[in-house]
Amino acid sequence: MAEQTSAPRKRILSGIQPTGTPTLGNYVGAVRNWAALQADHDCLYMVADLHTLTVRNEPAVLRRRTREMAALLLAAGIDPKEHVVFVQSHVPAHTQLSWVLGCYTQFGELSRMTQFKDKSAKHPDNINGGLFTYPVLMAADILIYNADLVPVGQDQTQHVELARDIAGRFNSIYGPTLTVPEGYTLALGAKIQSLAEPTKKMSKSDPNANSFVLMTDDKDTIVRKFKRAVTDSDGQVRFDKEAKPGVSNLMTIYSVFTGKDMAAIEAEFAGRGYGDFKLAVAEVTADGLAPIQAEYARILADKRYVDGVLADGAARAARIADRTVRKVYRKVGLLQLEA
Ligand code: ATP
Ligand code: LTN
Repeated sequence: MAEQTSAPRKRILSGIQPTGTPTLGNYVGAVRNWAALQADHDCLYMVADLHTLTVRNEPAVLRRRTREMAALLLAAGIDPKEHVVFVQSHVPAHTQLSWVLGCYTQFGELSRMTQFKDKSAKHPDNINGGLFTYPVLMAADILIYNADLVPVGQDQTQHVELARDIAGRFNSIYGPTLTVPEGYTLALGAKIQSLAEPTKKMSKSDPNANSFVLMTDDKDTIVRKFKRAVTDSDGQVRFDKEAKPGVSNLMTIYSVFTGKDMAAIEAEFAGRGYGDFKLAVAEVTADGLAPIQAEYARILADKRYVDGVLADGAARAARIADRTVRKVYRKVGLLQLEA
């Protein structure tokens, strides 16, 4: 048992979509941080499978990836006994709350979401209602647990802001009901860029396989991908996000795995070429990921263990979530029968 302290621990909720094998970006910007936050928070970490239905998936692939993503969270060090690891669709209360919150979210607000605009541009043949209301379901994911803190990468901060607005609006109509959450974004690594186009975010659904490093890539693959990473012709390892986005991105990755700051990295590689630098980045990355990869293979081989963790997680999450839904239903005037 953790030692009792007088102040209650803050509650954390975050999610990741099983849209593919997670990238270095997901790990550095999100999962690594989730693991670190366990020490002094009560955490709920969720595989957001419902959110992936906003794009077309192969059903068998989605099922496989959902279990893989859960295994990866466990491999990254998330402790499913102290904290809660679950799959979004296993807790039906999320979709129940989502409907209500959708009625307190404006069309204009959803139209302004950058992710909606980006994904609509990417999938012009499938701009569905789910893509539009995606942030409402995400708000439900967060507010249903009365989460205090939501650790996300930079691309998701606009959605967390919207969840705050929805909670505030609901509370101002019905009195204090939902906790207004805070976003939590790391200073270092909140946005790892694509290796092929360093002005764009590294994304697991990018069709160009050289643009990302996967959490499951072996050392040779990691070295090859970093060797091909787009840099510039200036030849100096110097941190300047605007003028040298490729090199700055590699420096960020190097800094995450070594703990060295930018000045130390600049000094370390002064007078040395990009070839040396890229190899060094690849090595620290491969070494940093190796223990997680070994755990991942071990955990994934034990499907019954993973499914057991998820069943337990869903039951514990549902206990909290159902309570919030009942409260919200009551507040908005949905008839509840007396038992
Ligand atoms: P997709 O490519 O399918 O849109 P994604 O790679 O963006 O997916 P998500 O499942 O949407 O990943 O995000 C999971 C978490 O990882 C979120 O908190 C998100 O902010 C974070 N994240 C995703 N990509 C990066 C990145 N390149 N750098 C830092 N954090 C990231
Ligand atoms: N939309 C997020 C994943 C996600 C999430 C959440 C993150 C779904 N629900 C709740 C934090 C809190 C994404 O795509 N990165």
